[in-house]
Amino acid sequence: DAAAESAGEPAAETAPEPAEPREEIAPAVGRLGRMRGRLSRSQNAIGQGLMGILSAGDLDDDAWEEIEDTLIMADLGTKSTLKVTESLREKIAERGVSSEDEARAMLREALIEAGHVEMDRSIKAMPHDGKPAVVMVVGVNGTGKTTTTGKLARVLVSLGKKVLLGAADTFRAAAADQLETWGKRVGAETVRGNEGADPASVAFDAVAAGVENQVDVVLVDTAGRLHTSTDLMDQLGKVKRVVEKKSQVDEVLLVIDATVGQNGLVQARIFREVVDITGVVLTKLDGTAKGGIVFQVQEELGVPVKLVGLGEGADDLAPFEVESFVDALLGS
Ligand SMILES: Nc1nc2c(ncn2[C@@H]2O[C@H](COP(=O)(O)OP(=O)(O)OP(=O)(O)O)[C@@H](O)[C@H]2O)c(=O)[nH]1
Ligand SMILES: [Mg+2]
Repeated sequence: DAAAESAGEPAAETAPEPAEPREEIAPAVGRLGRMRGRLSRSQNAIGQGLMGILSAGDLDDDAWEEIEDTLIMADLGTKSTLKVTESLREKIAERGVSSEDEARAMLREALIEAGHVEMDRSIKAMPHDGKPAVVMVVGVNGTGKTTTTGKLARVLVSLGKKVLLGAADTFRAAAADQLETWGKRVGAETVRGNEGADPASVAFDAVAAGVENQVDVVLVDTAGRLHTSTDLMDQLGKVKRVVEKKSQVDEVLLVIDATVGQNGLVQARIFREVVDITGVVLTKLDGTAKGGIVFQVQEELGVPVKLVGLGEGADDLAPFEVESFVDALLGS
């Protein structure tokens, strides 16, 4: 939109002042509901299998086993599956089921409980004590860290926040270029170092620049690293500790590719030991992933899924909402 770009904006060269969205950004609230069609493999994955069994009435052991199998097949994992079936048993014993609608409502409630509707999923992006909020984005190679950082910057800019990006992936110059491109699109400055520079010092410089320029939030993108590489995991711990000399780290978002299933949990446990994860971003839920993985991640890690990636487009990142997600799983 050329009009928006020229509307009273100073010419280039001048400081990258408060980020004005350079392009239209769709509102983030409610995105999950609106983009539900993207959850192709999850859509109706549980509803289809379970509604028939539940609405048939009297449930014998075989029927309960079938219910458990369906939930396991949808990738909920054993713990969440047991939570759902126990809660369903209680509800059915208490209230009885006399229609498909009632069965659906009970199943929906049980799934929403198992999806930890009570967890705080807000992203801590408010400045405090005169300093910006600091969000670190971490994870193994290719999960979608840089893309998520860029998409998140868009969301925050659209909410009127002044965002600064830190390119602490110094392995490849292309990584910083990729982040900077995202930043330019929304008018957020990117602090970067030379290829091969110490990622901790780049992250520190980014946060220092954020404090200096009084931005609201600094998003630090980090290099992909295998959780099995002790050196790289130590390096990540160092990035966080060095940043903390300048300012508190408010969020550490672990990006997990939802299509890898169980392996994502293995990764998460190791990252959690090194940097204290505050939230999970599950990307590529638009692909072949089964949505039940959301339940497993939260149950096993005790950390909320805060955002989900639903595509490669700039606005394909949605705040996670349990109710909308469960509705997709039920196809209702
Ligand atoms: N379909 C789909 N693709 C995604 C999603 N998120 C990221 N991708 C794609 O995944 C690929 C890798 O994304 P990056 O953001 O570069 O991943 P990264 O974790 O920064 O990668 P490294 O820095 O190399 O570790 C890109 O092609 C993205 O477009 C998503 O939610 N859905
Ligand atoms: Mg990257």
